[in-house]
Amino acid sequence: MKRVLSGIQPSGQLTIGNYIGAMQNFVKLQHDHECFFMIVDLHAITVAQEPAALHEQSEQVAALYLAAGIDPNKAAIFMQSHVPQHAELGWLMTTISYMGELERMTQFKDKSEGKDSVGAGLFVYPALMAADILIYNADLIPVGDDQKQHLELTRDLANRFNHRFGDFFTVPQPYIPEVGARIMSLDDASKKMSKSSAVAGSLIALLDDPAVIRKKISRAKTDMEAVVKYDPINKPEISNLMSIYAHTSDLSIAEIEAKYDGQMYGPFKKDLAEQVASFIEPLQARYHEVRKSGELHDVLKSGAERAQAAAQQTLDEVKRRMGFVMPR
Ligand code: AQP
Repeated sequence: MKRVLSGIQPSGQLTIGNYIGAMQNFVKLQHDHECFFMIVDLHAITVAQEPAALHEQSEQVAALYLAAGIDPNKAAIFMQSHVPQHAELGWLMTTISYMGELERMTQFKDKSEGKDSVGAGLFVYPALMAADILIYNADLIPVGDDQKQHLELTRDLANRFNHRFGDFFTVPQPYIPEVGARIMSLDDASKKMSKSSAVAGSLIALLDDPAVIRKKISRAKTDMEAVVKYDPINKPEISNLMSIYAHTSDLSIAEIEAKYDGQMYGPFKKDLAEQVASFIEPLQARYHEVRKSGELHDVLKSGAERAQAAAQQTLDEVKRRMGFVMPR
């Protein structure tokens, strides 16, 4: 079976974008792949996090993985910080990275733009991400298209290591799902919906109250044309809402267009709000069950044990090849 590795940062309330772009694929992939799904808490702290919020958000992400249908008997679910081999290999990867290639990362440029001081963690974080992937010798990495550049760096670091220390790492492939992989902000369709956004109305959080979801959708920005037509270039706002509709129902984009042919945005938004609310309600019910059951920490413990076993093997071999004296 091919190995899959991915994760979500506990850097805010998970959005429907995280669900559609990431978790939905995690659930599909677990059936015929050996999967490792992390809560990437070490990545989250590259931007300052309030400790109580980081703690709660980390548990939320883990519980949402389970609520979304990731089966801990199939996939290893764990906190990145519970597998210290990530940080250790991250350091080793940092030492074979070049300043120039890290400076070229657009996510670093975006996140540091206009800031007086920028954390060094934000700068070297792509080397940690490379370690996350390489430590499992993962074949497939399901990511959004915004992560493509980091994956390219991972491939470069894997090739560089293999060249210097002998062929060892699998050079990973990105797995970018096709349609609707990117859900945009409700207030600005030129930006992706992000869990760390300061504008509450820009995102639908998976744990938002259904009444709040209805309100956010009714207020979502649209154009003046009032024609429900999928045209991401000229009508990005309504196209984004249609994409959310298609991903939370069994209707295709063409069927949605046909259903609302000749209608204004009002009825479409009203139905979309109901659709999203009824899609999210069972997810939230399962989430609350998981939190109440107390099973979360057992799942995380056994996930970390599985991950550590695989990660330590890689780390030992990497250190041996680099010339470290191994404990006897
Ligand atoms: N809007 C989105 N549409 C589709 N997929 C998305 N993802 C994130 N936003 C969308 C995917 O979710 C996974 C989690 O990514 P992450 O937590 O590592 O960070 P991110 O991509 O930076 O996600 P956010 O929500 O925008 O977080 P913040 O605000 O903290 O930076 C990834 O697979 C991502 O592609």
